[in-house]
Amino acid sequence: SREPITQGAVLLRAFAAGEAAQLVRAVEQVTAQSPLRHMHTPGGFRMSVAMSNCGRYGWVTDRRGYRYQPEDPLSGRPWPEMPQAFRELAVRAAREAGFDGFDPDACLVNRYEPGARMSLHQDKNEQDMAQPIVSVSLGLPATFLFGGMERADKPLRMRLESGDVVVWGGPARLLFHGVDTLPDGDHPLTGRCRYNLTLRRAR
Ligand code: MD5
Ligand code: FE
Repeated sequence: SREPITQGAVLLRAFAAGEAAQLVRAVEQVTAQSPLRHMHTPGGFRMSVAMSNCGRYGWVTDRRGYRYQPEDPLSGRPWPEMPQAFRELAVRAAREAGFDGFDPDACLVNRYEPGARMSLHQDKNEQDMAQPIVSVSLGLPATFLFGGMERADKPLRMRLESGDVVVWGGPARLLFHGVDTLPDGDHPLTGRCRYNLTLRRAR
């Protein structure tokens, strides 16, 4: 199904449900090469979400700031190649939401274990805000929070389940958003975790 969430954002429920197991295997291949790690914010806080990347660029944060870079800082080597299955899913989902010709060059892999959360933020490190972000949820369900253009705007809550895909574009591209503390659970594909893939055009 195709549900508008707010202007510019489209929820494609279960869009990736049929290929979720294959996607989780591809995540495991990516993270075998560039391991999931808890990065630190520029302010020095350790993130509860563990992250890795694939594609030409990867999103990183450390004392020096937030940025995209072509090398994994753990190895100094390029990030793993973006699996075809990620790219093709993102291009199809973007097209379904009205964004023809989406060409992602970065995929951030987030792993939430029970207790992990992501506080309200905007995604502002990409060069072209006219390009959407495609988000794919795998494994345990989470409560996604999406707010307004100001951090203080009270966020709406939305449950995202394994296989759900959201395309964030247009006026929704710069909304404040986050993920509520992940409750414990056990999912047949991932065990005790949720993965979220975000496919992006970084540069
Ligand atoms: C997640 N990840 O579930 C979310 C899904 C991140 C992040 O927020 O930055 O890794 S991405 C949801 C998103 C992306 C871009 C814009 C908006 C939401 N939005 O305007 O609400 O791990
Ligand atoms: Fe975000």
